[in-house]
Order: sequence, then C-alpha cells, then structure tokens
Amino acid sequence: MNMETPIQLNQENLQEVGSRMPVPNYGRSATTITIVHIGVGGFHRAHLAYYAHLLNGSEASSPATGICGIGLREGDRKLHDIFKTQDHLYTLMVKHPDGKIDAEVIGSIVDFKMGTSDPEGVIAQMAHVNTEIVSLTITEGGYNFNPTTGEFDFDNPDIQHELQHPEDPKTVYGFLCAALKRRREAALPAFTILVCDNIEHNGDMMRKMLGTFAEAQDSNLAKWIAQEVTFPNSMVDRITPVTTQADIETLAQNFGVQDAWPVTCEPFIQWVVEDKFANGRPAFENVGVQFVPDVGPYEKMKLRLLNAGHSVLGLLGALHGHPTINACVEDALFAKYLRAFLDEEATPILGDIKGIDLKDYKNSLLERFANPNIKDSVSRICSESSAKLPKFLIPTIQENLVASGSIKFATLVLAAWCFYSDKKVDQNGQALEINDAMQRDLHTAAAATANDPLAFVKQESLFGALAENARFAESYTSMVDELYQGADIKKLMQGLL
Ligand code: CS2
Repeated sequence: MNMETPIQLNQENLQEVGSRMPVPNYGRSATTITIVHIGVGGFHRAHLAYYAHLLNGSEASSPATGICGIGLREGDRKLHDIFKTQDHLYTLMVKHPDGKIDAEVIGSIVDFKMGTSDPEGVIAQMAHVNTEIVSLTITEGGYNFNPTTGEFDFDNPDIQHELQHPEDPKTVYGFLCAALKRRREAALPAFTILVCDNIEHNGDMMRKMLGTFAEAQDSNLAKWIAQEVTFPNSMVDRITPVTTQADIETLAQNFGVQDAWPVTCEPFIQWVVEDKFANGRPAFENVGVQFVPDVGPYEKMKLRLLNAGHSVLGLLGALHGHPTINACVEDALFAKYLRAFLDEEATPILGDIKGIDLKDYKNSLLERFANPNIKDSVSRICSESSAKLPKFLIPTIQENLVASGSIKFATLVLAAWCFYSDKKVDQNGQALEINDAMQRDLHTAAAATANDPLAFVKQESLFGALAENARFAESYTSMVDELYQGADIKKLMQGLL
C-alpha cells in the first residue's frame, strides 16, 4: 500500500483512518474512567491499555473502560502534548517474525494529566467516585527502595517534602496518599493499586512501601490503607522496543497514518494477576488475562528467565557490538550461551511451576528474542541495569552460591557490566549509549577495578555481600582480569561453554 497524504490520527479523522487500519469500534466519549494509570510508556500502551481496548471492543453493550494516564515527571510532557493533538489515540504496530506488521488504533486511553502542573487534577481523578484501580508502570527503579535491604528510602528530598507538605505531592507515594485520604474523608471505597513492573511480589512490595510512607505521614490514614486497599501481585509480559523514527515513517508510508508516537511490540502478550480487587475490576478474563490465587511462581519464572536472559544478551552483546537482541541470538555462540545460562543456572533454582513446561517456555523465549522484525536495541535492555540486575540476575547467583550451583555464566555478565560502566565503549571502540540513574556511581566503582578487581561488586546497595563470597570473588576476579587485559568477550563466553 502506498498512500499519497497520510491522515493525521485524531478523533475527527477516525472514520477515514478506519479505511486504512482497524480503529476503536466503541464510543470513546461514553467510556467511564475506572483506571488511572501512572507512567504511560510504550509498555503500558502495548499491554494494559491494549487489554482494555480489546475488552471494550468485545463488550459493545456495557460501558467501556476508560483510562486516564498520569505523568509525574516533566519528561512525560512530550507524550501529554502529543496525546492532546491526537485525542489520546495512538497506533499499536505488532511486528511479526515474518516481517508482517499489524497496525491498529487503540482508544482506551481517554485523558492524560500531568502531576507537575496539575496536581489537583491528578488527585481529583484518583479520588473520583468511578475510579476502581490505580495502576503503575514507573519502571523497576521507580519505587524508592534500597535494592538490597528492600527498605523505603526516606533520604529522597521529594519524600521529605511530601512528609512536611502532604498537600503538595511529588512522588507516586504522595499522590496515592493524598487521593486515598480524600476518598476516606468522602466515605468512598478505596481503590486497588496494581503494580505492572518487573519486580518479584510487586504488589506486596508496594503494600510495604506505601504503608511505610503513609505511617510516617499520617498513621490513621496508614491504618485505613492497610485495611481497605488491595495490592494484587501481577506478572506482565510483552516485549516493547523503543519507537524509532523509522516506525513513524513506516506507519505514514505503508499505512497512510500520521502518528507522532506509535508503539511497536511483539505478538506475544501475557498478564497473570491475583484476583484481589478492592473496588471491582473490568472483566479482563474475557480477553485472555489469567487470574490466579498466587502469581509468585509466574513472576519468578519470567524475571529469572526472560528478563535475566535479556540482560545476559544485552550486556554481553553491548560489549561485542551487537546492536539488537535479535542480532545477539542470530549469533550461534550467544544463543548457546543464553541457553546454557537458562538451563544450568536459572532453571535449577526455579523448581516446578504448576502447569508450565519450562522447556517449552524457554524455547518460546528464544523464538521471541529471535524475531528479526522487533529490533529491540541492546541499549534499551542495558538501560537502568542498576535497577534491573538486583531483581533479575543477582538473586540467581546468590541462590546458586547457597545451593552449590553453577554461577559462571551470570558472573561473566557482571564482569561485562563493570567493563561497560568503566570504558563506555564496546570492544571495537564504539561509544555505548548508557542510561542509568546510577551511572556516575557505577562508573566510579568500575574505574577502581585496576586497583581492586572487586571494586565494582563491592557496591553493597546493588550486590549485597556478594564480593565476600570466596567462590564468587575468585570467579569474578579472573573474568574481570581477562577482560581488562583485552580478552575478547566471545572468547571468554566460548571458554565457559
Ligand atoms: C526487558 C523488559 O527492560 C528489560 O530489560 O527485559 O522490558 C522486557 O522486554 C519486558 O519485561 C517483556 O515483558
């Protein structure tokens, strides 16, 4: 298909856009906002918002579920402004392995508010009588706790400000408490807080963090929250690469639609959630969401296999100079290495997961990673490694140390991460794109490797007491020594297989 003039995506043009790709078949103006979502990145738009859209399309008669997006950081303003011109419509481009792209306009997000400039609007939306759920994708590093102790970080100046000035919230905790306080005062039921980030026991973690914050701010409110709010644990899954200019152009050229910020993703989608909703929920089970009594085993499986597998490929791939995850698994050595890590280090400590064949799961992971059309950049995978590795990879090493299991495949990834943080170039001398909230600390610690080979892994907030374990220290030291002496990463990988 080659279109002459792409049509601008917005509500007014929706019918015309509908001649080029599927568009919402439900009345968007009649939706009821029952979900308020904090952190509207690509993942939310490919996942929860997509499920809500599917449900709306299948339930023509009942009121459609509307989502109000919330941005709590100035960086969210770009999407806020684009959404304004597009009536909160966006295109989801599902990329299949054979090169086919299914593009569809998603209509479930119907409003977007910025906490930085309209805090009252955000609180009022959460406190609205219709709000059933406040969901979150604020990234693994966004929950304000110490990764090794798991304790709430009261040193954050924004948190200190909110404790003194509950009426002027800045963080997710300040906003949630302000809104819950208002609901309690208005004798409205609480809402469910639904965390959709890759953290084991993500709901339990949130219950603890919000409880700690609320206790420090208003202990009566903390009691009410403990009794009334529910925090289902959930496992979320859909690979959602960063949108590129090329995606925007493909959409305009091949589909004839102008969308300033489409979202691309893989065909696979999964959401496993505990059915603990304080104030009702959409009938998500009708569109494939799995409700289970205990999501723990699913979360652990996904974090320790998929997310850890991504980090293994990402950090080793970055050093070698592979640009994407599919380029990594097209390299037979990387594919073999990944499989060895999954089979020999990640799987033994997972145990049995009821109803899941781990072999099938791993095979499907390799297929998903290999999707040549996805082009998921290793820079996305390596971004915020300081928030990811303590949840995805380091526990696997710690548990294998206790169980006398293999640690070598994961340990090389930590050595690669040190080299990556220190040198900031790949092994061909090409600059790496590094995004990490702890970038400076990581660099400083890594740069001390020449004097102390364990300097990087002595960062306790990330690695706990790992450096004190003799077996780990020996293995890591020899790997980091070889890397710093210029050994090729692929040779080191080969040597471990
Ligand atoms: C990735 C995840 O950020 C990462 O490192 O592993 O974003 C991953 O793509 C998603 O969790 C897939 O569901």
